[in-house]
Amino acid sequence: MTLLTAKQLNSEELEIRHDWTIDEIRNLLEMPLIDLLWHAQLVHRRANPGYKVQLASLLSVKTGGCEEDCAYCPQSIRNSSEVTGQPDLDVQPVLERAKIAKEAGADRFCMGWAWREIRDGSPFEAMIQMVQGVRSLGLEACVTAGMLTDQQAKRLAEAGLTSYNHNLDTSPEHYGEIISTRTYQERLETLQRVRAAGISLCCGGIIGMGESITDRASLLRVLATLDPHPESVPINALVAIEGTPLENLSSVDPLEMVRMVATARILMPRSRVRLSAGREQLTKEAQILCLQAGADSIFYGDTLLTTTNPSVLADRELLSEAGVQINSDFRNA
Ligand code: SAM
Ligand code: DTB
Ligand code: SF4
Repeated sequence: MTLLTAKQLNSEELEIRHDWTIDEIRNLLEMPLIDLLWHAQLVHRRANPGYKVQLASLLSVKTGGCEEDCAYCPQSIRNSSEVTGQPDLDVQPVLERAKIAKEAGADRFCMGWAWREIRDGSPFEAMIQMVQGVRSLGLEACVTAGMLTDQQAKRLAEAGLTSYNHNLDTSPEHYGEIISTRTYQERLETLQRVRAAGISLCCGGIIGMGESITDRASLLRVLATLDPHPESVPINALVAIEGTPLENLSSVDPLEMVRMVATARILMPRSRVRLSAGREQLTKEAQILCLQAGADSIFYGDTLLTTTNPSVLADRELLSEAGVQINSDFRNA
């Protein structure tokens, strides 16, 4: 398969396509790894000269007690994990955490609410103040809080929200095995609302939930046929959490993550591809392969939402050993 024309190989030009087919994507996912990496590198080096990696810190503002039935999630009341409903964090402590994240070198501060959809009233007013506060620290702000209305999206945009995270999680075909309380179509409508309000889209999925390679290709097809592509695409490996229906699934082969990242990079050259949950299951070498394959963002900080993430120190070492540039260093340079 020709991915780059001779003209593109010799120029700065990168073709951005929105008409990828499942067969084309499957061919990429199953290509000899060494060739896939080469193609991904060609695209990535052109799209991201200087090889900058964005550091995004994550904080759970509203933890647990969620009424949705997402099979992977410890925060669902339908799952018997140890995570229970916690009181929402207040605005000031959240902004303190954002400040600490900035001092540690983060570029983006992401805040999560274990909600089916954003609720109006004081929790939403607090969310707006958090977004304004994070922006005034000079950080990008991202929120993930489930579905939203046009009006809520507009208010978040006015508050300066950089990006809204809402994942498709898996393929339309596999989706029914994972979630029954909200449809794929509802997810797509949420994405449209975010876009219509002028907020950047952060949208990706999870591998390792019993899906086939065709499912992975199908998820990537939905993402890569969005026009424009999501500005960031988180690729998560399932963190199999005790008490969830997926607790007994074995970890994905690290090279499957490499393949997923590389393929996402080729399909969506200018999107940030974020190596997200599941990094603790990856060795340093596997993470460096993911960076080489085109991952240009990681979650940075000792915790994700309810689970742990590699330490800040370990990540600083990793990035320095890989020899990539951190966005914040670049900004301060
Ligand atoms: N409640 C909101 C929602 O579902 O849109 C926002 C928070 S939700 C926890 C954000 C995303 O985290 C999910 O869509 C899923 O992709 C990811 N996630 C949650 N639990 C995970 C797990 N155990 N392993 C990997 N990814 C996970
Ligand atoms: C995303 O795609 N992954 C992050 C973020 N977006 C919100 C969440 C990962 C959660 C992993 C399980 C946990 O810590 O609860
Ligand atoms: Fe709730 Fe989000 Fe977890 Fe689903 S992923 S159960 S919507 S917190």
